[in-house]
Amino acid sequence: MKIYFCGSIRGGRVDVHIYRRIVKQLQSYGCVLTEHVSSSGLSDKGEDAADADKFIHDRDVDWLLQSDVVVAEVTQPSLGVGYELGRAVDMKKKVLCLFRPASGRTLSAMIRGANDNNLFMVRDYAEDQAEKVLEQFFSQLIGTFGAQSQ
Ligand code: 6IA
Repeated sequence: MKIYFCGSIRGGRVDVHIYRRIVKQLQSYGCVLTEHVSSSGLSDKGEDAADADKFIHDRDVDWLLQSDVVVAEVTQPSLGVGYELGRAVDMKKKVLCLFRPASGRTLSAMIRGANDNNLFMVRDYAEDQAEKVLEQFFSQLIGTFGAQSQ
């Protein structure tokens, strides 16, 4: 299974330790195409040459197309994550968005309101429940995949 993970980069890196935790768990279900999003070596700065950005955009959209499922940590607002989620909806990908209410933030209505409890799911969670929420989601998903391939 190919998994596309979304998390804030230029939107701010405060949650990178949580991204790392999520990516580690995701790697037990399949290949995480965007593992670098959880790298503590990646700052919110860095080069912003238009050429490099075009390469990143085109490669990421290509990975999104290839993916079987998209998982996004949406607590730290990020234009890039919002864009990826909009593209994923258009591609009819299965999407799980994870949000931590304990952050004190209110999730965008365009993400919360997209929840249909089927293709696009939004789940509130506490940091120490990250693995459990993923386990629940993937055990259902793997069940569906198995049924489809029979
Ligand atoms: O707007 P943001 O930067 O917060 O968008 C983050 C989202 O866009 C992530 O989920 C990534 O999949 C994607 N993305 C944004 N920037 C990059 C990137 N390099 N490399 C890969 N994916 C990216 C930016 C490097 C730069 C900060 C040095």
